Amino acid sequence: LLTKTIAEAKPFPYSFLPTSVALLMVDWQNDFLDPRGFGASLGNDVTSLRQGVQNAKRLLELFRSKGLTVAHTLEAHSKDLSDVHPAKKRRCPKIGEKGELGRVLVKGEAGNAIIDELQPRDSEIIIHKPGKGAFYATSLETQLRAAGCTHLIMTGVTTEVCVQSTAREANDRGFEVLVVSDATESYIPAFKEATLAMIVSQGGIVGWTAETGAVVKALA
Ligand code: TIU
Repeated sequence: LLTKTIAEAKPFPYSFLPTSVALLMVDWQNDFLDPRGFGASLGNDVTSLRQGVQNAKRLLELFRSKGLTVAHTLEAHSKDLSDVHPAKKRRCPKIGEKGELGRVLVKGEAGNAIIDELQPRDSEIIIHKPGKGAFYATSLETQLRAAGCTHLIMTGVTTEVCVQSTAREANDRGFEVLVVSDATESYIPAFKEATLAMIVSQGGIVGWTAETGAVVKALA
């Protein structure tokens, strides 16, 4: 397979080999998108998060149709909560408590599952993570390297929390990171825009951004 280039990417064109890229789907979970989940319990209006779902689905289907690497992450704690730092629990006391969709942010509960539209396949990389960044205390880096990935195209929620933390962790590990601007969403629109602007500022200090259509065009 030949090099592909997303010509419209900011701050300049983004080139990758299809064999060395992964689509990273960050935390598309009921806990963040469902009005009965964790995000809503923090006082957020969750409706804005649905705007990116169709674009994320389009990319997921495209990567699958081409046989490219796909990885999904979930913010998910063990049933005994042994992987919740006391500092996290102090500021998010609902973690582990019984909510309308089961125990909040606990692996295996209905609220913790990925939304129906973006369900992972068994053959894809699936990472349960205790932090906001997907590289902290997980095997994500090992699994991506084993799959030969050097480039990450990211979708997910929320832009300024788990997507941004993960993008920065990936960048520091030497991955070439592109965040798909209309396949990531935040509860706070101004924070989404600020995050995307920060990533590409200073010559791409953290990475690139591009719209779904530009990614699709490059891969088609
Ligand atoms: N609260 C919020 O915006 N996000 C999170 O707590 N986790 C993720 O972003 N996945």
